[in-house]
Amino acid sequence: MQVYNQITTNIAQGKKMLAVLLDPEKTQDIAYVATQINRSDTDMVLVGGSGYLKPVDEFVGTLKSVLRKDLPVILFPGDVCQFSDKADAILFLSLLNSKDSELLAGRHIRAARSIHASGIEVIPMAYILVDGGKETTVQQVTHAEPLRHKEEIASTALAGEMLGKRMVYLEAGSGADIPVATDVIAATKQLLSVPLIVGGGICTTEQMKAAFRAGADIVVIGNHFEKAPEDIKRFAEAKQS
Ligand code: 1GP
Repeated sequence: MQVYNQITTNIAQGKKMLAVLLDPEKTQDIAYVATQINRSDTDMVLVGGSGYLKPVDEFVGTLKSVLRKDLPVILFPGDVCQFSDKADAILFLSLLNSKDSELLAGRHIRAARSIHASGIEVIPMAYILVDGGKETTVQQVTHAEPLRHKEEIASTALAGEMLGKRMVYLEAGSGADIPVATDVIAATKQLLSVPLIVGGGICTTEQMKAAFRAGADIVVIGNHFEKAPEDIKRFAEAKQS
């Protein structure tokens, strides 16, 4: 089954999903992290980051060889160079609250033909940077002003859906001090019919569960699992509780 169909099927069945985010530049021991993921009820693995040094293609190839076969590996690219046709899908993301046309559609135009030619599943996604209580790398790299007001965030997400995006990602930024607030998630979810992803600064099961209760369909965790990959199983178990 295609990745997007699997996600919507899970949502229809009331299943909340945990995505483990792996940054190729920060993942030292792929085999060990994969072992932790394989023994858990993780739903998908995202691959991405803001660096350029480590080849994503090689990383995805190794990852696919050690991960459980049913686990989709999805590209969450920080730049067009972060591509691998070995992945199962790519989040083709547009940073909706950016004033830089490169981040809205520019880089996408240059990458479109090669992505199309690869045959990889493309998931158009509205990516929205929300205030996370500190300046995060995504803010430094994109120069986007994070959104702070609930109604503005929800309206931006709705506009994303109306523009044809098939997912919305509320991003507080990796290592954010404050994850996306539950009232922001709830106000956004209320307006959407497409799947809602939430990430940035989530490092406890309580924060993850609060995001799910507020309406997140998928919670993404990167930073915390980089420090404590052994926690992946415990978080995955807490998803439905
Ligand atoms: C970053 O939302 C993701 O793009 C995950 O954030 O690394 O803080 O978990 P963390």
